[in-house]
Formats: sequence, C-alpha cells, structure tokens
Amino acid sequence: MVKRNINIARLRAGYLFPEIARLRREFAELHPDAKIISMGVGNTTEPIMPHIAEGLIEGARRLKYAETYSGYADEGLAELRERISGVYYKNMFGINEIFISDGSKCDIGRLQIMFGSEVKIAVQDPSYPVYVDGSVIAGAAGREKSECETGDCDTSAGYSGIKYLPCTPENKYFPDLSKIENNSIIYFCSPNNPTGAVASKHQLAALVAAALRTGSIIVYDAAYSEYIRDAALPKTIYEIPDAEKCAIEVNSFSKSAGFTGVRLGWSVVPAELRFAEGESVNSDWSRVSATIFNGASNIAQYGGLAALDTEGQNEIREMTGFYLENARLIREALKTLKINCIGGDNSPYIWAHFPGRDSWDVFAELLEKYHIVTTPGSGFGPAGESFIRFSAFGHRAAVKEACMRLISRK
Ligand code: PGU
Repeated sequence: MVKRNINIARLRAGYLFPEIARLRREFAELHPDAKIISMGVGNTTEPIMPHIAEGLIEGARRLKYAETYSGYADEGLAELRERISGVYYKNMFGINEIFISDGSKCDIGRLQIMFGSEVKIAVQDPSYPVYVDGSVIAGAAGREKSECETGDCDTSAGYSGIKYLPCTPENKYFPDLSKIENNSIIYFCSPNNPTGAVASKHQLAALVAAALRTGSIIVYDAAYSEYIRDAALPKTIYEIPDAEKCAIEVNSFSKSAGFTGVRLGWSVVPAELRFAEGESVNSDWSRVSATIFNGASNIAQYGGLAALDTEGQNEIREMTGFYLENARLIREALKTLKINCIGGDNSPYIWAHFPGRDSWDVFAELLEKYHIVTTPGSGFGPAGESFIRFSAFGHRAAVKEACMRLISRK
C-alpha cells in the first residue's frame, strides 16, 4: 500500500477551527435548548453591501452573453490588478507584480509549496495556524518533538525547523527579531490574528531591516488591513522603504467586503525580490501559480472591481466599521469584568488574558456557562496559553446578547 505522507502524520492535531466546530456540535447535541453564540471562527456574517453585490451580479451577467463571456484568466483581470496597485500601493507595483487569488489562505498554501521543504520558518507566536500547519504539510517544519528524543534537535517549541517568536504582554506583542535565523521565511500578520495587535511603522521598519540582514523573506499577511483606523499605523509592509526587496504581501476581500464565501484575494510578489542565487521570486511564483492554480472566479473579480471604486471603498469602511463596533462592545464587556485584553480597536479580534488558566478550560467554561463559542489561545501557539480570542464577526443582536450574558452571569 501507499505509505502515508510523514508530514501529515507530523501534524499535532486536527485543524483548529473544525475542532472547535466539533466541540460546539457535541455541546449542542447534549444541550439542544442552548442558544449558542459564536465568537469563534472569524467568519463574516453580514450581507455583501449593495454596490459590491451589484459588481458580482454584473460578473455573472457577463457570462451569459457571447460578447462578454470569459473563461480562464490565470493571473486575474488586468483592470483589477491595476486598481489594487492604485488603491493599496499608490501604483508602486506593475500588474505583473500583483496576482489575483481565490483568497489569502490558498495563496499561503501555494507559497509554502514554492518555498519547499528546505527552508527555515519563523512565526509570531501565537499566529494564524496555517503558517505552521501548512509548513508542516509542505515538509518545512522539520522533525516533531517525539522524533527528537535523543536531544539532537531543538524542538522546544514543537518542530525542529520552526522558530517561534513569542508575542506577549511583556514585549507588547512585538517579537524579539534577533531570534530570526539566517535565510528564513518569516510569517508576519498585522493587524494580527489572533492578538489584534497592529505593528507600528517603526516596528515594521525593524522587521524589514531584520529580514534584509538575515537574508530572509517576509510573508506579510495584511488580511485585516481595512480594519486599521489609526492613520499612523501602516496598512501595508510596502510603506517601509526596501520592503519590496524582502517581502511578499498577501491580502483578501474576505474580511473587508464579506467575500469569505465568494473567495477573492491577491498577493504582491515584487519584481525586485530575489532568491539566494539571484533568481526571481516573481518568476517562480508565476510558474507555480500557472501550474497548480487556474485563477480566481471571474464573477468574484467583478465584485472586487466594484469593491475598489469610491462607492465600494465607502461600503468597505461601513462594513468594517460595523464589526469594529461589535469589537468595541466586546471590549467594554470584558473591561466591566476586569479582564485584561488587547485588540479590537484596529482589528476584529480581541485577545483576552486569563492569567494562570488553561485556554481550553476557559473555552469550555465559556461554552458551558454562557453558551458562547470562542477560540482558545493555545490553539494559535504555545504563547497563546491562558488567552482566549473573541471574534467580532457576528450579528449585532448576538454580540449584545453575548456581552449581556458575560456581564450578568459573572
Ligand atoms: N489570513 C489571516 C490572518 C486570517 O485570519 C484568515 C482567516 C485568512 C488569511 C484567510 O483569508 P481568506 O482570504 O478568506 O483565505 N482566518 C479566520 C478563518 C479561519 C480559517 O481557517 O481561515 C480565523 O478565524 O482565524
């Protein structure tokens, strides 16, 4: 028989969010009358706004007629790529440096295939689980703890090939960059999932300097950039000079325009970015994309075009504003309970601290006592222990109800 891929066997548990969905289902079966409120997975709940929805409808309509029908469009509509460059990057990039995707998670997976199994990985700890789990699947995480009992490799944080960079209250959720080893792929997410922390320009400048110094490539995940309201905070890594020499950026319409189910995103792979021997990263990315990806839905891309004109941008602001108001309500409730938390001001996640407690115990308590589903911090990495992530994606009435339960049943 075919042998199982050793890298799949190296994954330590099921993917975090389906695990949580399973626990929720089990609880619901035992307590059929419980009105469970989800503050777990970051999944959008509000309908797509009218102008952007019209863009999607127009995309579908065009497929109905010979004059406007289109088939494969591998790298994405040129107009969409131009508009992304204009709206997000002050036209800093040509269309050949912007690749349309079916979402940033999918592009992260393909980037992991491009980088292969021989690279070293550095991640913020805690972090979006795809950076670590995807690296494990791609074979880049090295050996798992149980394979290293002889002590010949350092797996203190889980895997021999992954460097965890703790982001804790002590370092104000910005990692010690001196821990980054030479020639690493550095995953960096800001606004951060799960902590909600947003890196300042000064901090990102330090990150870019560290990447250039160590010959590393940053994979900068800006999926929540539209949640930034503080004008002093950078929305893209490319606000930092020389980032185009060391960084790829992934982004998405999921959390800004409510496209979690529509599927549309993009990646910026600058022409200047080079591998060790001077080979173009952009060319390799084109090669990988053309081979294992056939482009994003053209319906979705018309939605994306609408999202990027003036009206669409106003709708994105309104939509993200709605979830930010949810976040404010959650923060206020936690404050009333004297629970320390960060995030939620320029991000849809609130990171709440329960010192000395096991994250999964707190998760279970919130579910059993308040019928609220959250995400245990340790699911995002060892430094997430004793934290809980609250997601602000939800209907207003549900968020208010959850806050009321927390406050009144304390
Ligand atoms: N990047 C970050 C940092 C994310 O948090 C998420 C979604 C994505 C990318 C995925 O974006 P797409 O463009 O839609 O692919 N994170 C959610 C959903 C869970 C998941 O598995 O993606 C979350 O709850 O963390």
